[in-house]
Amino acid sequence: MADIKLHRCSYTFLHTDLDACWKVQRALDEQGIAYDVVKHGYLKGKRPEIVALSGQKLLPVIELPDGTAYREESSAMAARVRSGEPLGPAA
Ligand SMILES: N[C@@H](CCC(=O)N[C@@H](CS)C(=O)NCC(=O)O)C(=O)O
Repeated sequence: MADIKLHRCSYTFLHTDLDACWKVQRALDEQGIAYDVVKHGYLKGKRPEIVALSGQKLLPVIELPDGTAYREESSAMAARVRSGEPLGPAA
C-alpha cells in the first residue's frame, strides 16, 4: 500500500492533458512516486467524501499520509509533483 492516495475520476481512457486527473497521475508516474488510486464516478453530484476531505468537490485530489488533502488546479499540482518539493499547498 502506498503512502499517498490519488483520488481521481473513473474516466480513465482519455490519456491526454485535457483530463485533469490524468495530468496529475502522469506526473506521479514520471517521478516514480507510489500511490493508490481511489476512483470516483464522473459527474456524480456533490461528492460529499471529497468535500469532507478537501473542502471542494473537484478531482484530482491527493490524500497525504497524514490524512490531509492537496488540491489545486491540476496544472499546478502536476508542476508541484515534478518539482520534487513536498506535496501540499504552496507555502
Ligand atoms: N480546471 C480543473 C478541472 C478539474 C475537473 O474538472 N476535474 C474533473 C475530473 S477530471 C471533475 O472533477 N469534474 C466534475 C465532476 O466530475 O463532477 C483542474 O484542472 O483541476
